[in-house]
Amino acid sequence: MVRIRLLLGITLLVSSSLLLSANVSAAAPELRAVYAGHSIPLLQVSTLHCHDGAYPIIRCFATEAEATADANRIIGRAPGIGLGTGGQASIQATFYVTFYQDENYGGASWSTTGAISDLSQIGWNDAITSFKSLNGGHPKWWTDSNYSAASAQWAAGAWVANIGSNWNDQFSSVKNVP
Ligand SMILES: [Ca+2]
Repeated sequence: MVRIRLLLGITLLVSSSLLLSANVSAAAPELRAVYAGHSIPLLQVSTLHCHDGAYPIIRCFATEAEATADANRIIGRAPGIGLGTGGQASIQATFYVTFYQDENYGGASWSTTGAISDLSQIGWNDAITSFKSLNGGHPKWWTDSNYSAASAQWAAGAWVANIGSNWNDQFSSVKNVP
């Protein structure tokens, strides 16, 4: 009984400090990137294949296939697989987009579950050239951080192999806007 109370106390403590930090500042929790079992500088993630399914830990890999497999393991649903029945019911996060450095889904990639108010934080500012909307997601893109300046949105679920010269290497923030 003592142990249960102790655990409960710790849980409440952790919960209230999480709530507190959420209230104190709108800033995101401190992001940390991991590649091959080691921490890497955050800006290096834009040279790898990463996902934020373990947010605020960014998990990075040498290939997109490895990133997808890891995301599947962590979140119970892989990017690009769609809404299946295999997902863990307790996990709410769903990937809504994978974006790429180059056209035709080439180069470094990033799969995300959340809104990204400033792509420069992860080295992805003015770099995106193609993307795949996942799980019925509907990413909306802005040319400045904090969802400002010009915006672009394609159809829900769209895969766009080249976003075109008007938008190429210009996006600075992205959010799922169904
Ligand atoms: Ca690019």
